[in-house]
Amino acid sequence: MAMLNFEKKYRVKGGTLVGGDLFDFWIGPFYVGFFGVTTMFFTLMGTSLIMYGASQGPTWNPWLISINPPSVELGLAMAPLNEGGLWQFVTVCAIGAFVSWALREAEICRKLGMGYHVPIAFSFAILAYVSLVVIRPVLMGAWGHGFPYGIFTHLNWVSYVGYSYGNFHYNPAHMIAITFFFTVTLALALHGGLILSAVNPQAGLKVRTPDHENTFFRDTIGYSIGTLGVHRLGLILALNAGFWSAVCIVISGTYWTDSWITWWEQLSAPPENYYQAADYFVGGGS
Ligand code: UQ2
Repeated sequence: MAMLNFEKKYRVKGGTLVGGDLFDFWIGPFYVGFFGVTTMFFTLMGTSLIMYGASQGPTWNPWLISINPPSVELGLAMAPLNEGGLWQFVTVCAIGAFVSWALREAEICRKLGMGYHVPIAFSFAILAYVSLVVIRPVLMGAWGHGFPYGIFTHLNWVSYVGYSYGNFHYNPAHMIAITFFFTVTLALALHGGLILSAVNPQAGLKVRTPDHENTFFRDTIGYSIGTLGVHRLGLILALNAGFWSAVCIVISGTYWTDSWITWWEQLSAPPENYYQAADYFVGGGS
């Protein structure tokens, strides 16, 4: 079915999560919905606050503009607008916009009678962001542990946090996350390469089929995961990459406050007697 006919047929009311028919319409190609309205609201509000923050700062150089979180001394209180309060409002707007977007995706899934795989996948990306600016700062007792909203300033934050725990590559959750990031690039390279190779045969030959795709990998490594399986694999690898990234940052400064190199030394040097062991576990391992 041609796309324009399909869209006409399937663009019918119903399937919304809230608001009934109220915002159940399209503007051009875009579905609106209640969560389209809230997405627009939070996005415009957040962007305006960032522009206002920039106007209060020392520069309009886009590389250097930064909306900074409050100082750590403020703890988890509301900050004055120009001392981190803007960052707090921008964070609320960002989360509001991201969650609205995920729920708008969910409504579109419902309208089409599809699974919720895309909004669930997006929710892992939201979790990674929320880990950085809400979960870890709350666990550590200060909004000041969130990262600043600026191009160079957020890079400096990553560098500073990395060195605060010695060598972040020794963080076991960081290792797992990186392994998933690398594996997902391998899987997508294999998949993208395989599909393009099948639909771009030698001149004069017909487009190849999934039988050719399966046989390529059976000939190469004795195994083919299949056309559906490769997408399941890709999704699970990508979700794990995001999830373990979130774990990796949330355990740094909460569960473990020392260098990550020390975490391994602690494993290889068990307590020598029960008294030490009890003391060790009560003391949290430092
Ligand atoms: C495959 C298959 C596809 C694919 C790919 C494979 C026909 C179109 C890429 C090969 C993938 C395998 C063997 C899994 C590799 C495992 C990891 C962890 C990277 O068999 O079926 O469908 O696109």
